[in-house]
Amino acid sequence: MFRRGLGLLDYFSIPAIEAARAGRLIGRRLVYLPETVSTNEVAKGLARQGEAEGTVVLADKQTGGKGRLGRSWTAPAGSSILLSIILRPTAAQLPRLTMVAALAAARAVEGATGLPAMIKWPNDIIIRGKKAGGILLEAELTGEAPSFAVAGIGLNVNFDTHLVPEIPELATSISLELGREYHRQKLLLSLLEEFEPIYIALRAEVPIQEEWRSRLETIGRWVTVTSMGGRTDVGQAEDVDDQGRLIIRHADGSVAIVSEGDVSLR
Ligand code: BT5
Repeated sequence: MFRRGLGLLDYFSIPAIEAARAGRLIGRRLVYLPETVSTNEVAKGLARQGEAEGTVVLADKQTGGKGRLGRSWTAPAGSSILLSIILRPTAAQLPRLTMVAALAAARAVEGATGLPAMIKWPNDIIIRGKKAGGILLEAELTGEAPSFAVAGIGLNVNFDTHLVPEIPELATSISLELGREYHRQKLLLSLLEEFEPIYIALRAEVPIQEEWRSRLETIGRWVTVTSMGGRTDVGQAEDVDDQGRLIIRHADGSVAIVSEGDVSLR
């Protein structure tokens, strides 16, 4: 096991983050909680009360960290980046928010640490074939239109994922891959810095899917996709469309277009 290098020095400096984000959209207000149930839950509560777009809820520890479909997200205290960003997209932009968050997280990991970061469709951040982070996008609608959305991002930074029983074998962290610990604050600032222009591009209807597509390790692979309704598709992940949906070609040549689900690579 690697030595704990940064240890107690690896705290978040909230004034420094606020200073770095002054005058920007993403992170112009930061709500830092040493411990909370789930940053997504806190962010949704704030958004319902009218909190402005761009506010970031950041925690050092979650007691009920969430994945998709009622699954949980596990992270030892002080080991990870655990945050949620409040967004106010249009209905047309909403399907592409997971794309925005995954691309920002992949760019940040790669830019800050130099590690190669890929995306496993639709929401996993992958380093050298292993899951190092995940995105949980939640939204509340008024009729057809989103009242708000919350982009939750978890990134494994300084801990050995193999020592946590709830975390699957095929997971990793930045410290495991780097062989040393990494400053969470640097990665956090890089994440907010990367998120902003991608989100602004989305809002301006500038296409963002090309770079996202190029980071998808799923394209070209033979996959089994289990959708939330329980439907299973087996075939080759041929492409994605501009809504971020996965296009699967079955062995008989027929095509399925899937907007959500779990992919296992074959
Ligand atoms: C995700 O769900 O990958 C979304 C994770 C989002 C977490 C962030 S943290 C900040 C914000 N607040 C929250 O409450 N959530 C968000 P999904 O694709 O459903 O994957 C969940 C599965 O990943 C679990 O069932 C475990 O098998 C596995 N898992 C749990 N913790 C993990 C970890 N730290 N690293 C890798 N895999 C993990």
